[in-house]
Amino acid sequence: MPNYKLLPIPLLLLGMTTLSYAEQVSLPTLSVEGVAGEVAPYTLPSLPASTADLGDMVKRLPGATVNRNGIISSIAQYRGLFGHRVNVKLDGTGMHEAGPNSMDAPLSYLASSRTGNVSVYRGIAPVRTGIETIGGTIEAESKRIDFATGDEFKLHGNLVAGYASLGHTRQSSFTTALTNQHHRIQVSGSSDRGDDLDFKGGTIRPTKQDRDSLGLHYGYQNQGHEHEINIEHIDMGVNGTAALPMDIIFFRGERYNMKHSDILANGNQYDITLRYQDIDHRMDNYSHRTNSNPMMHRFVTPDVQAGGVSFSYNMANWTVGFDADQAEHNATVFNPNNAAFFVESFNDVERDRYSIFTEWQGEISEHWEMEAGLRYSRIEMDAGNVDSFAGLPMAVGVLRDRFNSSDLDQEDDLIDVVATFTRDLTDSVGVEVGFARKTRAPSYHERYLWIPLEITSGLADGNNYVGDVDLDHEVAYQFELGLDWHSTNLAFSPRVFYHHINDYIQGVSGITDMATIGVSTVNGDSTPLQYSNVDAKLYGLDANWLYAINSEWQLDGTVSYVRGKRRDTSDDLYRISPLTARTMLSYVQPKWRLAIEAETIAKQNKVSSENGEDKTGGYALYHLSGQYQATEAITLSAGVNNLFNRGYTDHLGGYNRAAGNPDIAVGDRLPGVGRSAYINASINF
Ligand SMILES: [Cu+2]
Repeated sequence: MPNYKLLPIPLLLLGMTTLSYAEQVSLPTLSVEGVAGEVAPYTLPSLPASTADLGDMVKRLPGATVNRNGIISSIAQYRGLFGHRVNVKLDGTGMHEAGPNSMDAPLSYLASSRTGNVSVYRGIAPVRTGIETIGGTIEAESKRIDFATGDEFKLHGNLVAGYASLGHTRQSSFTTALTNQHHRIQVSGSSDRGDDLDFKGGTIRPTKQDRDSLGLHYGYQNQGHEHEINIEHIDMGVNGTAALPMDIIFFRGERYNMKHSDILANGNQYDITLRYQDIDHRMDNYSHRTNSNPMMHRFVTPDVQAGGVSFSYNMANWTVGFDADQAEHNATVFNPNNAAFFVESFNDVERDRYSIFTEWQGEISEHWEMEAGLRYSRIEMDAGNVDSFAGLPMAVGVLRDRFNSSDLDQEDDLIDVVATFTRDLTDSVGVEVGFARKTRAPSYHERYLWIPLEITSGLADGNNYVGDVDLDHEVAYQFELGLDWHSTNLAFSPRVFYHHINDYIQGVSGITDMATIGVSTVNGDSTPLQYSNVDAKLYGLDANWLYAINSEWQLDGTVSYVRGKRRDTSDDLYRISPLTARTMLSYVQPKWRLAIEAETIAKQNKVSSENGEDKTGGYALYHLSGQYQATEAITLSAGVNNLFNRGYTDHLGGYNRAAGNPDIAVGDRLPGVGRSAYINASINF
């Protein structure tokens, strides 16, 4: 059979342009021989980045997009499910957000310039990829310099510097390491800065960006043993989040992990990972946006401490393992002009997960292969008693006392089951069928938000929400059917899917409690929503494809479509990505390439009336990009995004919440960004 894999075209092109510089091109999981199916996870190497936001890379994966609440606050969406439903891993480990509005969604922790690749487990994520994977698993890996050969230490590295005209965005990174065959000592870092971004009719404020990261990594390997210690420091400064009621003042802290893996004499292998993170955050509603009422100035100081352990053991067709993590969250609201004011929105909230799993992978008949998995998880949640400033309206005290006397200690038992079957129909066509039951326990916001506030894990619909301690967990029944068709110059991998979700958690109107309504009205929304269990379904299709017209001209693209509906009412689900297609035409030469890409987005008129969501129109954007391999070590890239400076509205971009902008009224949809010319240099040594 032809050993032709569905390479995402940028990789194919990089592969072609840099064949003689093979060490510069990371080809991690893409070459599997003798399989017609697509490699899992589907991996895209990083492109020379025109923006600092990793979300822009995730958007290139079939079926994936991002809900953008700020300049680096991108929340992954996969097939219409987003937020805590999607399991996002960085360098192999999951993480916990410090911000109760997901300002620091996982994708915000890795700069584009330091990113090695992004990947998605297309369709149903295997149970081994995480505890709550109802909406799939997306991964990103930072650049990494591998062990060398021989005993002598060698110094290698990669430097990136880039500039984009939109917001005078500057990005830079370094990844450098001393390595020999046993040791690798790596230091890496990144810096992103940018001013407010323009759109066709003015400026979006605030859209400043400011983020630094520093990583220290040590690895040791010897005959199958491997140890690794990684420390990542993150320092986000002021970053605008115009779609949210406050802006980021900072996120600061560290993530640590230790990995150990061993191949035993009998060929079995085990991996163990320990991780810990400690992140502090501050946000406010007056430093970087207009707020003319000093008594309504507020700042919030959330934090998270979380730790976890994962273990897996592989033998022949079987994998068994366990995962456990514990996270503790706090968030208190203050008024800078009244030292006595405080509201503990979350106090000592704990969310602990204990989970075991097993997977089996292998041939079940002459033609069929199966991957089956079973995972049991126990989610234990609890919250400390909350307190608030005595001078607040009496109704606040009523809500507080009611919350403190309710049964805050809650448990959920989750069972996930996955079975995926694949077979080759011909040498070039493979088929995949998958079935799953996937689950998610309520988030701590959905369960413990006792005072009506806009603390929503970044839903950004403008509504105040209240939680419900007694929420049930979500259960999804998922079906997937896919084809992988590869010939020598054509690849096409379409997938159709259906999710039937019971107890889907979403905000529901109709609260009658007078204390809740009274407090919410003072907080700016007389019709708050309550997190509730409803029923939902999502279905759709996504595909990626690649066509080599000849050795110089190539076409590639993705198409993603999803429809999300309530089953208990006739409403549609909120913030569902419109039909999206990307089509890129490239001209490739050994040392350079040029490409033009069309990003076409349909209108979205299937919107949630429960969330008060506005429809958006369709549009097409054109992007021009080029790369030039100047020397063996230096790659130069340049391009223009939104070539025709088209004005448009990203359906997933939210509504303006920042007052004082003459160009965009509060409550209007945030416009999409304008034209940006960029240049980028990458040096390997
Ligand atoms: Cu925040």
